[in-house]
Amino acid sequence: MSIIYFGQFVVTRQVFYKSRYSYALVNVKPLLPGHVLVCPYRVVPRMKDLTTEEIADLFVTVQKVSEVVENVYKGQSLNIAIQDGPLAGQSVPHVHCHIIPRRLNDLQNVDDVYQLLNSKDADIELSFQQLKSINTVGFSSPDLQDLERTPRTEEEMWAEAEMLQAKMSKASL
Ligand code: AMW
Repeated sequence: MSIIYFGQFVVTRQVFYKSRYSYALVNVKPLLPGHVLVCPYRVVPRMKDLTTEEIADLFVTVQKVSEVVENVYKGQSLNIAIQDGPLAGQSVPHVHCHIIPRRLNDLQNVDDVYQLLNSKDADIELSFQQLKSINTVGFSSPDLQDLERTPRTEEEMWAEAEMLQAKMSKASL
């Protein structure tokens, strides 16, 4: 199995879907249940660094992964977002697309997700406190029942990746 990097991190076992130029991985600090990332294999920071083939493949992968995570996490909508460069909030300098399933009343205000997305890794405790203070109902996921429990363990991420890998291969995409 070839080693897969997300920025400087080795994430091989967190990967649950692979296409020709892209892969999907589970998130170490999901903002909401089912928050996953899709990346090109090539570790480059900006969308402009990707070839046409890589961009096309990235978005086809985003579409496929979105459908499965929305179903698995019983979402009714999705946030799909790329922070393209540090001034746009990118903290890992490797192109990645966030896919976040959304459910009714998962956050107090629908758009609070953008504030959370823009919290830097260094501010992750703050971001979870904010999440805790603004969240009202809808957190049924075991991932985030305990909002202080961050980052997730490798075992938790591997289990989620295994589950999503099975769902991806069952889905007729
Ligand atoms: W950015 O603010 O760069 O748009 O988002 C970085 C994302 O990567 C965050 O959602 C963060 O939780 C996630 N992340 C950071 N390191 C890892 C890792 N080693 N494995 C999985 N996800 C990670």
